[in-house]
Amino acid sequence: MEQRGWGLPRLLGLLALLAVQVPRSSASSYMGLWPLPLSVEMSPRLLRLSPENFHIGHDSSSTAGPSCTILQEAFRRYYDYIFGFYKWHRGPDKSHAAPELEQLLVSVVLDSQCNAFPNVSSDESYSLLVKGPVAILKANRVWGVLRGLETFSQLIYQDSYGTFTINESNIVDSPRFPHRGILIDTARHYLPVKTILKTLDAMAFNKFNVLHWHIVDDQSFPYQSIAFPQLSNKGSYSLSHVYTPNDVRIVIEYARLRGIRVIPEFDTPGHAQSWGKGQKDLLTPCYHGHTQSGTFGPINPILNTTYSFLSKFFNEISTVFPDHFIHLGGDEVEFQCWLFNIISTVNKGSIVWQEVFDNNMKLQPGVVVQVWKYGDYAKEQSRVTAEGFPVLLSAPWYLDYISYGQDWVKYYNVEPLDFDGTSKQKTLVIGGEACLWGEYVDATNLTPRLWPRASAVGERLWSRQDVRSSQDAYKRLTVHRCRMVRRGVAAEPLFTGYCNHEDR
Ligand code: CP6
Repeated sequence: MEQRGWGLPRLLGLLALLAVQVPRSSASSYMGLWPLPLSVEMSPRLLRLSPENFHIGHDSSSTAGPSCTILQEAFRRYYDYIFGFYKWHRGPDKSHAAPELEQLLVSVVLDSQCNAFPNVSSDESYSLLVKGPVAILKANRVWGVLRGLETFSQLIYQDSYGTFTINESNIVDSPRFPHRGILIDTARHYLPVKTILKTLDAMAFNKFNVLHWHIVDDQSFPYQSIAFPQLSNKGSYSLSHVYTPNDVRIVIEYARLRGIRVIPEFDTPGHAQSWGKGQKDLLTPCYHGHTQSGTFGPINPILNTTYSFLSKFFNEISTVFPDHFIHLGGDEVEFQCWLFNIISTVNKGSIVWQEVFDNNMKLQPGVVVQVWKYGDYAKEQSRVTAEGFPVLLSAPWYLDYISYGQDWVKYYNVEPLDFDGTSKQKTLVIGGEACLWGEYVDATNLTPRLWPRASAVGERLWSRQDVRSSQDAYKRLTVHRCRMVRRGVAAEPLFTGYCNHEDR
């Protein structure tokens, strides 16, 4: 990240931080920063903000301006998160003693990418200098601005008089891993579009940047295909349990405005029972002796029609979903007769579940292997990266699996690079995903099951490797969870206690 103007002061600040042992962790515990930024310098000097005066806008040096929808909408959103959910009561005059913070000015340094979609190499770094009367948020791209606005909003709290307050601070931040995902499953249970949008909101609060949309599976096919409408006409739970092309566009744009990629998974050749209802002869018929039993196996590899169907279908998917990656599934199936080269015709990258690698399928270089089997996942990471393939880690992060107590600590303690391998192998770990499989999850319980347990994964994938104290994490996450609740996300409690905003 280019930060020429600030390099020296920041360096001096960092030295001061190391030298005097400013209680960074206790200051940040207090603030509830989540995930913890790369570097936080916090001064005891306080500034107050007033909802009537405070303004978020573009710095004159910025390459982006009012025509940038991503930023305009983000400014409005974050103003509301900061002030909108609190009671505005003016404190006594005493609280007016603190100098005021009047503005947050946002400066995008390089070409803003305002109209682009985020991708795996999008620059999410930013720096934030909070000093009266004007705070500066600087980033190379709009993606960094989005992350910086979230951090800025997390710095503001109401003091005991109700005054909006922020400490003078200097924050420099960028993610540890570029792929930080949440898997949702809309096939075992249909999830209404508004539930998906709410999940995207919560993802942004936790700096997640990938929605892995496991959209269809054995049980139902809710994706409404343009070329093959019978797939959802016959394969969805009902004609109202469907994602229309417009629904899909809404999800993708809502995600883009939050710097979140949408990667669809169309799991083949197994997990495809629902496909067979609307596409004749696609599945392999099972036999009892010489007669068909009426049940079906995976997608039938011996018919030419299978390949022409899949190629046309994935061609559609590659235009409907703008992300460079499509998830092809490939889990839990017999492999011997399958070749995974369908995707090479549509000019996209692909992600596959680990079995595709385990079964020695010929993979194109760059195919991402998602490790999901819990037993010895570190060994699997070693094997996959030794062959030069990028890896996504999910095995320790199955959030649909619940148990009594604080299981978030277990997710938090995972170290994604804790496997045998060279440093070159380690660079192949592009991130991970918290998975919420849908067998026992629908719109009624999705949110409290995901949050704040997924937040633990969010910090593991964003923050420095040495941010590991679960005691410090507990304090910050408690505050962060109350903030999510205040913002309308029904995140479950970590343990006993209360939230400040809960007035009776
Ligand atoms: N659905 C699909 C699932 C799972 C997978 N694929 C799954 C199986 C076992 C566990 C977790 C998830 N429910 N389509 C495997 C990736 Cl423990």
